[in-house]
Amino acid sequence: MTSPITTRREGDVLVVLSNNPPVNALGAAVRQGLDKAIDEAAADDGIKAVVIACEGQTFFAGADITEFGKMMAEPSLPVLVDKIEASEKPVIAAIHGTALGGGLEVALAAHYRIAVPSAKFGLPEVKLGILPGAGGTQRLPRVAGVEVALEMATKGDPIPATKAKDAGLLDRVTDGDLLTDAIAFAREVADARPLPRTSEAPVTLDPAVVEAFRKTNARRFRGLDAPNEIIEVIETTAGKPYAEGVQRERMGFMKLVMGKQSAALRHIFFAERKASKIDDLPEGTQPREIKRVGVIGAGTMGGGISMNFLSAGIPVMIVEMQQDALDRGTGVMRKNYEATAAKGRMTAEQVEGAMGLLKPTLSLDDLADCDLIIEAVYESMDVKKDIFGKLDTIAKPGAILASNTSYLNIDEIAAATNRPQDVLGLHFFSPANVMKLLEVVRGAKTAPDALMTAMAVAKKIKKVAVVAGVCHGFIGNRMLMPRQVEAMNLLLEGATPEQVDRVHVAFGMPMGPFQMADLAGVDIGWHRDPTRIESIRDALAAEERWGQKKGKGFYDYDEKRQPSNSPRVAEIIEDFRQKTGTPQHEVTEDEITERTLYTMVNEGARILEEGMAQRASDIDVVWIYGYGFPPYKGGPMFWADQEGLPKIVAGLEKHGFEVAKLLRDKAEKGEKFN
Ligand code: TC6
Repeated sequence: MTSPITTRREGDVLVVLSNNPPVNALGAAVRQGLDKAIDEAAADDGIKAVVIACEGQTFFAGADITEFGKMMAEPSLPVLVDKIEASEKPVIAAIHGTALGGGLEVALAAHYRIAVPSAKFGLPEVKLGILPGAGGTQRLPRVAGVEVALEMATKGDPIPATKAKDAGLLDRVTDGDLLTDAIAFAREVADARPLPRTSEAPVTLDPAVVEAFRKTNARRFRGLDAPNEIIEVIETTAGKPYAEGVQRERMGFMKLVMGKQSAALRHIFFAERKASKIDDLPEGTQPREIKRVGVIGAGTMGGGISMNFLSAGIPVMIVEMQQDALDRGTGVMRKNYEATAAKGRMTAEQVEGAMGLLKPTLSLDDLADCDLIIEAVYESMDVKKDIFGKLDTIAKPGAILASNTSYLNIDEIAAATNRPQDVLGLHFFSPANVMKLLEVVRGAKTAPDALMTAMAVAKKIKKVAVVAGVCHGFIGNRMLMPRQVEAMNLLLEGATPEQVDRVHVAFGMPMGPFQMADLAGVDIGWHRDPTRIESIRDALAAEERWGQKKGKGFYDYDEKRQPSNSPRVAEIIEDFRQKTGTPQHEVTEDEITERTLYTMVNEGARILEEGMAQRASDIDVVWIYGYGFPPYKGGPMFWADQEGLPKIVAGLEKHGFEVAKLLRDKAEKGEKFN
């Protein structure tokens, strides 16, 4: 097998090039090649310096994640980076693309670093539930200081070259040809001695800085093993010799990589990438070109959806029925952009650039030129059919017609047109300009290239897209339904809203079912007849307990929107318990978990059984990116695997639920979903 690492001489400089697509991950063959290259340089008297660079789209983007959890072939990355630093001849890392994780650790072990302005630098290991295990927790504080190291290693977000240079990570930034300039740099430093060895630099630690960092980020790191371990490693090893520090780092790495959280986060990393792949598309299917987008409805959803395209530089024609609604909608979009700019995440020019791509109109006819039209009006099948019927006569041939419905039948909507092959669902999540999930709903007649286009567009607007089949609520909302039903039943049988919510928050969800109802609006989907009271929810809605927006819902809220338990809600619940004659019992935390979380898994199994999701990991992606399921639990199906499917089946049976066949079969055969 040929090595991904090649070497060539440029006079007295040894150029070491990695070619390991797609991201130059530091797998075994790359490590072995680099190891040999360092030996080659050492053994050759004609070589005075070494340049390490990568071909393709990026510098090393990290260790090869697929190797985690397996026996690591020699040399390991920690050994390799130390060998690079120990080289008697200067090593220069020449960086383009992203130097991430192990890639940044290789760069930090080099004696000098040069990069192009577009390069990015980061330690994203924390997002995989691990810590930088090849000297990163030791070298980064030595190069950039404890504060920068804490920020980069615990949050995992990459920084641009300018910032990296300011922080001391880079010696040089070049606008010229990277390799040429790196070789020239190597010649300049060929005779410089002593060589700057990062591991030998001192670290100073101000305990107050660490304490403040812990405090500021306490909420963000709640329940997460990796960031807390990273802080501890950096804190306890600062001031100690490098050799001692890396030993502590190794211990932390081993603990985390063997842990459940890391397994879950690595699962999600690959699940997210797998989700974009559609298993049964005919070979050679090509996406259609999307140059112009139409959005029908300038409300919260329509506006949010439009912003995604504007931000990606795609012009949007937005349609409303009334001028004031149109003005209000576009006004909100501008305000949202301006708020982003005020936070320093956009420039004023970028705001104007995005808004300049927006064309408001009152006429559907103006959509004739659009390649993709997304309907985002309220949930009424009749209204949607009417709109799609009209679009059929207006839209150009080949335009994709999408509905943002969260529940309705896409096939029925498609049947209102003479081009069902061009119709599909694009279910955005609110706020649509922020939430990363996009459910792409594939109708019975949706053409393969239309589906592929939707996936390609999703990537362009930076969404994580998952394909769903046509069923009530698709993947996410369909699984939410049994949870809601059981949460309400639990109230009737003796639980309080606070008790149910507490179990969900302790599980790691951002909020429980009743907190979520209060945030979304208790009146959503309500029949609007205050005299018709058939459920606890009806009773709340009739008293205008519509949630946070009214200062009262399942909870009472103060001016700062802080919730407290509501005596009035307790009365309403008690009233319903008596009216329905529901037998009371003490509801335990286990029962809440079994009835509200196991039932979701059960519904997920049905979704798989019916082919409404392509794979279990797609369901996990939906819940993580659309509903705030804790990523460190890997999504509901992965979590169920970890709990053990026989336990889930037993829990469901205990409460008399019908167990999905797929779930039962897998449990009996000792199989898993993922
Ligand atoms: C680490 O370094 C620890 C060190 C200590 C050791 C002791 N390994 O994201 P894309 C695959 S931890 C294996 O679509 P982009 C990915 O699965 C690591 N495979 O591309 C996909 O495969 P597919 C720290 C990897 O251009 C393909 O590459 N590093 C790895 O949108 C393309 O990926 C990270 O966490 C990997 N490390 O974004 C960085 N990375 O085509 C993780 C990617 O078969 N990577 N693949 O589906 C990224 O953030 C992004 O991939 C990117 C490129 C920004 C590098």
